[in-house]
Amino acid sequence: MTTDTAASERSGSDGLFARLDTPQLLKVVEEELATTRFIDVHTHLFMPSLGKLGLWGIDELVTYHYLEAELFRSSRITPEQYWSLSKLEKADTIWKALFVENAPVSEATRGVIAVLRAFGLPTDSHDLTEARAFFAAQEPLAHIRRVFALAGVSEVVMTNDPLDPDEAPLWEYGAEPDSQFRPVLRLDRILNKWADHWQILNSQGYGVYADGRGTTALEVRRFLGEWCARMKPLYMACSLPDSFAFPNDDIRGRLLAEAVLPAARDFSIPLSLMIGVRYQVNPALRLAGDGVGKADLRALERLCVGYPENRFLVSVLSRENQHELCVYTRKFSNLMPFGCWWFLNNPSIVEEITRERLEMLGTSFIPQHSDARVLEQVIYKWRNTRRTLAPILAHSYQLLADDGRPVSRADIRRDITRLFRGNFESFCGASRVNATRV
Ligand code: FIX
Ligand code: ZN
Repeated sequence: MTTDTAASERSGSDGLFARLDTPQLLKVVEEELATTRFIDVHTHLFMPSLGKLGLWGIDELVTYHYLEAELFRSSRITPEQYWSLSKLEKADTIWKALFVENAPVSEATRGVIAVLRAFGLPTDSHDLTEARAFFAAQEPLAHIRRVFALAGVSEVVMTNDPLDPDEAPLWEYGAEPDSQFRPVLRLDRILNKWADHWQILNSQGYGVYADGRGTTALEVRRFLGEWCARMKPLYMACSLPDSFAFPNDDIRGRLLAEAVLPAARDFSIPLSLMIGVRYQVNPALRLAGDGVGKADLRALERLCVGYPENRFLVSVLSRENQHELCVYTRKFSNLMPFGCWWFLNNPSIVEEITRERLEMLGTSFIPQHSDARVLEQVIYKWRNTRRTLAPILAHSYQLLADDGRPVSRADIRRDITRLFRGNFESFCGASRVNATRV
């Protein structure tokens, strides 16, 4: 192929709409994935004005709870001994055990290597001295913009907890918004830990009770309304155990039906449910101590049937629940599946889930989110997603061509934009997504 045809192929208007031959498909899919800036619909990153809540840099990367879980398999240190170390000592311990004494072949350890290389740092050092010096020299705001550019994301969606003692006051004092960080109202403390948190609402003047009687639901709805007005979240969210059942007369079931779902309708925002966690199966590992369980997704069926005015952005943690979620998604247009969450975010499983979704849902789903807890993680998590999805998408287009309809670059660009931007924007209300861009 001469350079001219390549150029006209890439930029000429007729190139954009030209039917592609099989050998071109993978390259064009890779190029369109690389040049489309994604919306990262779920992360644990924080905008600059939320200060120290936002984690970044080598010591945070290396002490990510995914790596902490792997440390205890490759080292004699006990969790008690590990938790007594300083952040730097923890990072040194993990670096030695997982990156020096063993090959970093796991998805999470490879991720750290990919980040080091992205910044041109050595990936086989015996210690973290040079990496620490590099990150210490970064100007935080410029670093954030650079990281998002390297990751190919235009914005990330945060996880904001109105009952977090460190975070809530920052919002109440009017945290400065940032166009690359979008807020979400996270409700785990209200729906999963009501017994430990109802008094906080009570102390803020809300007429709520431990057993949920009387004005509790109405007052929780008022609380959510005030936070929606303050934070302008794109959606509300909650993770749920594998035992989640709905409808249910427990406090979670009642608050969901009488406060959360109505509040979501009041502000016309989706409710995100992340279902299937077995919380703290090993508490000694702290954040790394959660597990997974197969959930009974009939709870989701009843939510979609019972609340057609509500929209549900759903991710399920168990591999065994993926097919059911695809089938339910075919039944309910108020249901949008997103991401290969947490223990599923491994290329072999992402492949399986994404193929199944393309076959059953076409391009009407959100393939992935990063769940990044440390800023630079978006670099490798989105690089892995692009690397894993390119052959899967190219194969789908190959099958389509074999069946009689070759595609163009324009088709591929439209589909990729829908998968990684359009579906989320329209499900959250595109006007809301764009309007709240400052
Ligand atoms: O509930 C969630 O949002 C989960 O993603 C987290 O709790 C989990 O710890 C995590 O970091 C998964 O990647
Ligand atoms: Zn998360």
